[in-house]
Amino acid sequence: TSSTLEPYQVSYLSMLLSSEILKFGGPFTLKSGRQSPYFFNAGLFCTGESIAAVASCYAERIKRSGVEFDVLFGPAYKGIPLAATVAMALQLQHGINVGFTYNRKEAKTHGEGGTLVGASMKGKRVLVLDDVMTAGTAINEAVAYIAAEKDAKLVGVCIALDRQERIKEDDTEGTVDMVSKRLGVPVLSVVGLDQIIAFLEARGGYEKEIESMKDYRARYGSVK
Ligand code: OMP
Repeated sequence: TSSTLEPYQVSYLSMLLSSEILKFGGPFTLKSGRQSPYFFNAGLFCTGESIAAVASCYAERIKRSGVEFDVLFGPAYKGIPLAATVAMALQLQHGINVGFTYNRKEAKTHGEGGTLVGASMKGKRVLVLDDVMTAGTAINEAVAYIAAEKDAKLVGVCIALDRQERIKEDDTEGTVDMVSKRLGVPVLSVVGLDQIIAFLEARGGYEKEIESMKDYRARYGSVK
């Protein structure tokens, strides 16, 4: 991930700050147990304005990647509004009509039954949407749903933030690269940690936050 910023990424980062989706201070305990000086909370995409902005950034990133696919898959729960709104943004902003689907956390035994809701993934090319990638564990669960569907083909993953971390201290590449190799598909991110830092540096007034993020990056980051 480069630290240069496109205009759509600048407005995305401004919105993340003003809506406190991106928070500093902490320390925040991550799933991996790491103590982070920043945290990205996708549960706060909870206004029309913020979800519209986020969805349009995912759509822009996906469009730019050139990845071709038929269906978006958003793993429950945070992926559900993402799948719906990114599909809508692709349609409204880029004239790209794709299906979207998501899973239930508990299988339904009546009515239509099953754990998947929405467009069928059978025989389709699927792009997975997720929020943040740190150590790459959350994505495995999502990928398992696609593997279980007949002839469904995973063609990519798009996340809102690449924290640009290494899974283990002695890894020579970051999580996103390792996951991308393991799955054999591109892992796209709207922004990465380097871009958050570049954005804060350009803004000014965030010296303390930048310093702690750089310390964190020196310890866990994929860029040595
Ligand atoms: P991995 O499964 O380790 O890649 O961590 C990604 C998940 O951790 C996300 O799907 C979130 O549930 C959570 N998370 C955040 O939401 N925001 C962060 O800034 C960091 C994490 C995290 O725990 O690493």
